[in-house]
Amino acid sequence: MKKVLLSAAGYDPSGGAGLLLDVKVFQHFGFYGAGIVTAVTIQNTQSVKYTFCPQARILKDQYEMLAKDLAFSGIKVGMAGSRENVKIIGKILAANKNIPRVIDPVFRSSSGAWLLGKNAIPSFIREIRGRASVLTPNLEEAGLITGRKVKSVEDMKEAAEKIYVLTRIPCLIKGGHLVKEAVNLLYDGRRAFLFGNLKINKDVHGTGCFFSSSLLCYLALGKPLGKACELATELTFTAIKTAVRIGRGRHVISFPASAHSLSSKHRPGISRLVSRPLSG
Ligand code: PXL
Repeated sequence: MKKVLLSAAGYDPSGGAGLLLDVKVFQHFGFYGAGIVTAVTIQNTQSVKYTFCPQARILKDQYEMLAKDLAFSGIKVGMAGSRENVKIIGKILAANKNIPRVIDPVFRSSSGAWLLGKNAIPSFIREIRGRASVLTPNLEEAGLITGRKVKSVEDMKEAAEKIYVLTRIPCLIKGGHLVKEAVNLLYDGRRAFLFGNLKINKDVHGTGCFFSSSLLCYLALGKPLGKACELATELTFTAIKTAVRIGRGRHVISFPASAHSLSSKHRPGISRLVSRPLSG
């Protein structure tokens, strides 16, 4: 039977992030993509107007209806939306111990709108503890979890170790917003690894969602965590390079964003991506 991946995330009507993007990524990898909605955002490619979060029962019922019918090969969690939803998400993750689970801790949109209230972050950490294969915060989210600003690769290493202690989940910090370089750092509980090094100056919506959903796909294909992080970093790099404008606002990721489908003019730099252990 075709393998099914599940996303629990917010709905972005532009399709540039959240549930719609996740499902597009799952399909791109040959999986069947299913989704349960945590919240509805009212936005276009220019800005987020507001968000609406249904009662947690709506999330629970969507999950239970699907779970009694489908077998999932992996789960991705994006925007949780509310403290009540966070509890349901904790239960969903706990009920699916034997499959890859990626949590993208979405707290705020790039335009500054809060997608999970700041005061819900401690319960978010409690509910997910030990319940996923990998957590993928960006620099700001890593700072919100640890209570310390994350601005450099050294800060990322320290933060990833701290997040691992807090959550008991391997942590990949997305460094796309570092000033000079765009490196992702993985701490797997023992060692830290760096992936990527080129920064593309292009304003693209949904890169965090894209990275974490492609990471889930690589894990669901059986890749070990380090390799999956390296491949997802490469694919995200390609996706940013080929992102398009569909409206008046930010670029969005368009498919196919596969490295194989690109002409050589879109590919400079991919071979220069590095994945190396961090010393110290
Ligand atoms: O990129 C973060 C994000 C995730 N999920 C949804 C969003 C956004 C940013 O706007 O709207 C639904």
